[in-house]
Amino acid sequence: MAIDYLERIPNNVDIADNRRLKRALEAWQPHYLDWWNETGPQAWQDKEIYLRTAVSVDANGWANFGYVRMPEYRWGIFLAEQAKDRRIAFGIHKGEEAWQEVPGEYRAVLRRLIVTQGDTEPASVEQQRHLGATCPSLYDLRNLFQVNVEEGRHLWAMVYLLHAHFGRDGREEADALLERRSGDADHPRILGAFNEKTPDWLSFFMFTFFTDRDGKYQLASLAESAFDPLARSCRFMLTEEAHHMFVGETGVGRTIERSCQLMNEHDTADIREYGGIPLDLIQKYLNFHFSVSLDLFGAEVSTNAANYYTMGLKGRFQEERIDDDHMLEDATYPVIAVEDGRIVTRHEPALTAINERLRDDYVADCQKGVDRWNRIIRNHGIDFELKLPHRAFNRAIGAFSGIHVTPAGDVLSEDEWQARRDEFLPTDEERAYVNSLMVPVTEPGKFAGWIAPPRRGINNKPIDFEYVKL
Ligand code: BYC
Ligand code: FE
Ligand code: FE
Repeated sequence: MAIDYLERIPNNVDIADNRRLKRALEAWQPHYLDWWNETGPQAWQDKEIYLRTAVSVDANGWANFGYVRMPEYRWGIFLAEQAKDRRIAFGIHKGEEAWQEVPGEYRAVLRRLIVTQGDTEPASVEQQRHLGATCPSLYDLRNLFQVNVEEGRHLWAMVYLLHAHFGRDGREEADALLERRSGDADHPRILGAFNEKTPDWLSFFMFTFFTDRDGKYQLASLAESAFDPLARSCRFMLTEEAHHMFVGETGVGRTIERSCQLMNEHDTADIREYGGIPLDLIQKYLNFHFSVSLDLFGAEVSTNAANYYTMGLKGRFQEERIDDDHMLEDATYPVIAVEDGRIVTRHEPALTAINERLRDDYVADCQKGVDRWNRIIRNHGIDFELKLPHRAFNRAIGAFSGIHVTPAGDVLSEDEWQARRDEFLPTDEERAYVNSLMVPVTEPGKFAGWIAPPRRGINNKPIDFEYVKL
């Protein structure tokens, strides 16, 4: 598929042939830039950053590296190649041709799914706005900005769908996506985790590991959608998502590595004196980000999720690889729940357990990353193991929102929780300590004392490459 490089908005969706759509997007673009300048990365906007830009969806085009100033980044609209004769893989429309247009009866619900997805993208940019001021290295600064511009592109991806397929309602929703603000009391972002703060780089790395990974699973289930333009948008977004999770996994991993080095060097677990982040404090950050990200999957038992599935709007992770009838009329699925103050397993209709199933896939994926972190600790000869907390821990959405549970899964009374909360989650004092380590390091090849350098640079460049031109 040819890409029109001369267009103001790079795309592979033939915008030039649709004058109404082109005008709508060109009218939205300046508002997008206003939003970017107002809430995107603070400072650094006039600096040249070594970034990848997607100029097409094929292997050669999606990762073009070069120096660019962020406001001049070419946020494009790219859908993965259209599969020939694609059929709907699940739900009551199974076997029918995938839809190129939105069926009238599913318009409202599809719009809502697209808006919810779209809302998270700018939210994360807003949450990460201040981090540039305390970057641990130019390498990390560049990675932050790479994630930020691509989340901006993900917003474009959803706004394209709204403009191209939802008429005036879609245009209004696209405008509203630029009006809500993360953490704003009156106009918050839609989902909880996207109104939390990302105050320091350990939080940023945890966020890109845990919360961007929710993105991976939500996008993967929307990539199964019968609405083909949505499926293709999400498929292409997933190729970019891998780097965000890489930033998170290696960022936390390098923090752990540095902590282990300091522990061995000074023969103590309390490495605060030496400017490291103790492993038990890393565990508390992990507890927070994992639990907040679990909430993003919705309630364990959800008729909304069942309806999305039955209608063919949102599938399961890798739907086509699952060996069953893809209708789930009689199937059941194990779901944990609270009964008389105890946590029990129940067998729910698989259809209403769709959210929980996706959460299970997500938890297994998180565990693999945690295993790799634990390998770093073991390789330093240190006896400590990071653990994902129990899934009922610190939840605000779903069956566990009304109870308190330890990371090990023991139910606590309100008083016990109040008394013990600080054992499980970072305290203000601990957050202040982590914050105190966040001093900017901007000399190429140098790294802040709390984090180890990466194994290699970006795009085969050396670690001391000038990733950001100061
Ligand atoms: N916060 O039936 P339920 C990403 C609401 S991340 C607040 O279980 P359902 C990214 C819910 O709306 C991926 N409210 O919900 C990562 C419902 O309201 P109503 C984002 C919540 O419908 C990093 C009610 O509670 N993508 O891309 O199954 C950086 C009942 O719940 C929350 C998506 O989310 C919550 N956490 O919703 C950048 C995909 N959870 O109907 C980007 C699109 C639930 O009672 N969204 N509620 O008024 C969806 O698929 C679904 O809307 C949800 C689950 C997964 C959110
Ligand atoms: Fe995204
Ligand atoms: Fe992401």
